[in-house]
Amino acid sequence: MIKLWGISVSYYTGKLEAYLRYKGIPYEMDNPFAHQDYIKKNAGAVQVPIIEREDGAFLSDSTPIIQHMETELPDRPVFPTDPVVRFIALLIEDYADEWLWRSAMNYRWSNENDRELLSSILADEVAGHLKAPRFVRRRMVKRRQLARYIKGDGVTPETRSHVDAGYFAALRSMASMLETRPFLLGNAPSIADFGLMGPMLRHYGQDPTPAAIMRNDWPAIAEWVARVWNASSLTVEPDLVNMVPDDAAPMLQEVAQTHLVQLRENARAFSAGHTKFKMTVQGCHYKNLPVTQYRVYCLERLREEFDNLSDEHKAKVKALLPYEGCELLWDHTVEAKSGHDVDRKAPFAHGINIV
Ligand SMILES: N[C@@H](CCC(=O)N[C@@H](CS)C(=O)NCC(=O)O)C(=O)O
Repeated sequence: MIKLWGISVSYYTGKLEAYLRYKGIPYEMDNPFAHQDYIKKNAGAVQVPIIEREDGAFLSDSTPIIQHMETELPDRPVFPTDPVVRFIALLIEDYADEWLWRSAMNYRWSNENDRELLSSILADEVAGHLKAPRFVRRRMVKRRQLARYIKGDGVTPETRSHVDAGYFAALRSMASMLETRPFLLGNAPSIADFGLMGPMLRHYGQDPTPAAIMRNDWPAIAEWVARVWNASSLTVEPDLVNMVPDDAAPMLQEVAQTHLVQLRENARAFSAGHTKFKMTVQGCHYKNLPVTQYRVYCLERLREEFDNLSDEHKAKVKALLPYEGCELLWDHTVEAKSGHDVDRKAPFAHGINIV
C-alpha cells in the first residue's frame, strides 16, 4: 500500500486524499514532521502531501502527482478529453491551489476560534515530536503561521476584507457551475473539482468560521464537498463536458482578476531578482508579498499546456478568456523561467515549498 505523508488538516493533503479515494487507491497516512531528515533527503522539501510508494519512489507536489497517476490509472479519468476544457480545468485547479491559499490561511489564523482549535491540532501533528510543553508548541505554531502566512503574505487591516471576499467569490462562481451539474465539469469529478477540494475540504469546510458560512449560507457547496469526498461510490460512467459551459464565466473572470494578476506580478519580480512584490487586485493594494519560485513554475506549466494546444483550440481558449490580463497565458512578454524541475521530472523531482 502507498504511504501518504500528510496531516489531517492540510489543504493539499485533503485535495490528494479526495483524488485517491475517487480512484480507489488505498493509502496509509503518516505524519512527516517527526521524520524531517528522511523526508528532506528523499523528497527535497518537507511539505505535505508526499507519496512514498512500495518500490521506494517518492512523489511530491499534488498537481504533478495527479498528472502522473492518471497515466498509470486511466479508469475514471479526471482530465477532460477535450483539450480546451482540459486547459480551463487546469487553470481552475491552479487558481484553487495558489490564489485561494491566502484566503483559506487567513480564515484559519486571523479568527480566534479557528486559531485556537487549529493550533492545538497542529501542536500535536506538526510539533508533537518537539520536547516542549503543549502550550509552548501551540504558541510556536500560532506565531509561525501568523508570521509566515498572514503578516508575511500581505494580509493587513487594509487588505483583509478583500482576502475574505475571495472565499465568497469562489462560493458564488462554484454555485453557478453546480446549478445544472453535480460536479463542476460533468457528472463526475475532474481536476477542477479536486483542485477546489484543497481550500474547500480541510479549510473552508472544516475550520469553524468559514465552515459555518458554508453550512448556513452555501449548503449546495457543503453538499458538493461531501459529494466529491464520496465520489468513489458513483455508479455512472464518468462523462465530462466537451465544451466549457457558459456558467463557468464568473469563475474564469475571477481567476483572471485575481490569480493571473498575482502570477504576473510574482513572475515579473522573480525575473528582476526581487524577493518582495506588490500588486493591485480588484482595486485592493497588496504590499510586501514574498516572491515565490514555485508560482513562476505554475505559470510556466500553464503556458506549456497552452502552447501544446492546436491553433483552433488556442483560439477557443482565448475566446473563453476575454478578460484583461489573460494574455499572460499566451504572451511571453513577462518572462516565466522558474529554474525548478527543468527536466520535467515532477512528481519525482525534488519538491520546493510554495513560499
Ligand atoms: N505545491 C504543493 C504544496 C504543498 C504545501 O505547501 N503543503 C503545505 C501544507 S497544506 C505545507 O506542507 N507547508 C509546509 C509549511 O508550512 O512549512 C502541493 O500541491 O502539494
